[in-house]
Amino acid sequence: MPEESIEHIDFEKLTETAISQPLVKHIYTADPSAHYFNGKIYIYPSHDIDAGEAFDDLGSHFAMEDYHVISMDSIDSEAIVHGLALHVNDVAWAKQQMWAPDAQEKDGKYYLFFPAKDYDDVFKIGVAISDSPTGPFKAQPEAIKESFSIDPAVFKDDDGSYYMYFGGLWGGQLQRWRNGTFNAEHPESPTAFLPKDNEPALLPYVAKMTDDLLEFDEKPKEIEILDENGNLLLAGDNDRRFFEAAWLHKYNGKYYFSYSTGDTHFICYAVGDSPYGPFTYGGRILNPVVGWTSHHSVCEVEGKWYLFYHDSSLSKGITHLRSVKVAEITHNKDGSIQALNPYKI
Ligand code: FUB
Repeated sequence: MPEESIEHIDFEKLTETAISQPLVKHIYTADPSAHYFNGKIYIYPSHDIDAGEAFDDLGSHFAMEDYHVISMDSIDSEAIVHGLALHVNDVAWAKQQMWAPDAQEKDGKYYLFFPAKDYDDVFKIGVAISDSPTGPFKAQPEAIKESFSIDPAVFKDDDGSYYMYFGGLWGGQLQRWRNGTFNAEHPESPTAFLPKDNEPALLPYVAKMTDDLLEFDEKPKEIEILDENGNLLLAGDNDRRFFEAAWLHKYNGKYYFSYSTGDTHFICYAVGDSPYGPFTYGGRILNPVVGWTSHHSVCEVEGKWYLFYHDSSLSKGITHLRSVKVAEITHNKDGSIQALNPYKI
């Protein structure tokens, strides 16, 4: 939701009419990646703090330093925040900005995937390992080779293959990688190197992971998101084009790629027949929440499907102090998803 609308919001009324309340109130949490591991729900969120950084369109005010995992015995039970899972000081290659993470389980080990800026101020994606879903996690000494940008989401397909989806515009730096190497010119500009409005939008990436989940098994490939006529969405189609917050879930044999449209604040989805796409735009899952960012995951728990998301209502609209929430979503018979309005006003 645009910043300028915040001052007109009655937060008491908004909280009363919200379709769900924060799962955790004693710390700020965001970007929830939810998984159902061994009969329990685990949420891997960002841990929002106010580090005093100035607001800018590069997201410098998102100055997070560490991660804590949330667990729930069932969808209605209390959300437990566990101890320190990983701190930036314990990641040799990472300097700052521990943004939206994800996690996966394989052969009894748990892998936390996270983006952070390295000492050249370039976002990379790292992996850290634990014997427990709640950590603590031990980081690999270096970032994943050929990784770049932000918002990793790792999907396990039915055949046991794991794929990482990633990418994010503006502060997420995806536009700086258009030629295959990092373009460091105009470091203060979030929009330099974006395509023109009438050109195809920048695309997110996918890469199959190696068997040990520590590296990419292939060069990351772009993911095509098409309109109803089979054409790539355009950069000026701000209500539908990819911005950040990639997620992949599978429903009735179809692959659903969902994402945030960033500056228009929608969570949208597109549907395909392969984990690599192409995906055809399907509609919205979540209308704008309070706060600039919107970021989500979709997780099945005991036969029902849930959207884990965040908003800034607990902090009364402070965009980098967010709270994780959950609401049930419905897939229609034709495979479309019913859009949620986060508030009933
Ligand atoms: O939390 C920092 C960034 O904000 C995430 O990486 C984006 O997806 C947005 O939610």
